Amino acid sequence: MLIEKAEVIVTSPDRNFVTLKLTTDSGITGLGDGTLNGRELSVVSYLNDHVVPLLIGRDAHRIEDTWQFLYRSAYWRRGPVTMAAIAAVDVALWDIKAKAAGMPLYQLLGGASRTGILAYGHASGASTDELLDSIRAHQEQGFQAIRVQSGVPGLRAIYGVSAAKTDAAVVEHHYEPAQRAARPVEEDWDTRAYLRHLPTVFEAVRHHFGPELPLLHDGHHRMTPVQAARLGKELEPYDLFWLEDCTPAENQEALRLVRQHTTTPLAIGEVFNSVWDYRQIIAEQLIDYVRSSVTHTGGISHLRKILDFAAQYQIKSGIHGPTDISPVGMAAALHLDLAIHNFGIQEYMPHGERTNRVFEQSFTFTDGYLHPGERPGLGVELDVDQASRYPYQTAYLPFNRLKDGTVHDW
Ligand code: EZ4
Ligand code: CO
Repeated sequence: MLIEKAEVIVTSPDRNFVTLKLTTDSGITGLGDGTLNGRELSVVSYLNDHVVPLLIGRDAHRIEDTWQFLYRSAYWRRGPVTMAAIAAVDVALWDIKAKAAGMPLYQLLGGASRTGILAYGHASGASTDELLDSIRAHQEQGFQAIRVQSGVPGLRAIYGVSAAKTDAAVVEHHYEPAQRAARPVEEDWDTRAYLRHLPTVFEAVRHHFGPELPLLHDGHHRMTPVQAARLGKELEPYDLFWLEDCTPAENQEALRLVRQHTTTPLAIGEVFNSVWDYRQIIAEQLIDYVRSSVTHTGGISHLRKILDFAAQYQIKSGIHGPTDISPVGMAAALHLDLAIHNFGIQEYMPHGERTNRVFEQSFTFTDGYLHPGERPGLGVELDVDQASRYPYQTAYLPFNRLKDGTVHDW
């Protein structure tokens, strides 16, 4: 079965998505997600200019060989653009293979290891009262595990807190960090104010919701190792499911210091793109959850290798699932989640209605659990007519400045 056609489709229903569609000579099509938030067009160029011409005429069944060919023949290894482009090809080929087999993709990955995939949703509030309302709204939607992000007194805009205030905005339109604008929006940051405030937020949340509800928090790379160590220690009474991205972690050794001071579980890696970013923190057991997405980590083939490596150290998955992962990338994550033994939790930010019309999906969300469905392949089809209604729009993630004007990690 040969690849006959490879098309890169850019669409922006609620936000930008980059999708690779492969068509084989037997008429089977496959989809892969290559969306890289705020840098979408670089992946489009990588695919169109350097990958699409190499795919035509290749055997669609040779997934591993194609992966190794794209990775090694480029000579320039790793990096988010390269690994997102390779991921798009890899996932599209898995979709094709599973459709050819007449099976949902998870069957080819070893079959189901569980009946459903525990998902966590994003609750947030500028104030603690708003946050408590948002947690209730997420529970009403079915979520059984909840990420908690809160405003900090004295700071205007903050990562993870929805700017919109209406109930509908809180419930339907989950926090979307990228903004359609010609330049990145500037936010402000003060780590000391954040460290003082956050334990009071978790105190209130545990007081209102009791000890059982799994709670998560994302530090979004803003702390130094010693600040992260302090926060982890101070949050121990509130029994977090995880503290995510407490430090920037390009410096893998930094996690040692954090680990020595706290038993709060640590999750890291949404900006990582290969097993090499994890080598030390997995082998030294410095983390508890791997946060990579299928889309940004070379696809199912490479993320599976990272998760198998992690499994040897009792480290589990916590696959990245924000709105900037398209329904195609989400479906790929769900098939992997269902099949692997060391599944931990899956992040789930539901997409908007326009996005769901462009990407017709078979996955379900019932009582807090996701399932990829039983359709052959990924279970997602792209409506090309719908997609063409929404051309690319310039959009960027925000950035941070401290009070004195210094650029800080966002
Ligand atoms: O900032 O997906 O845990 N989730 C996150 C996300 C990321 C965005 C970046 O594109 O940190 O909100
Ligand atoms: Co995150």
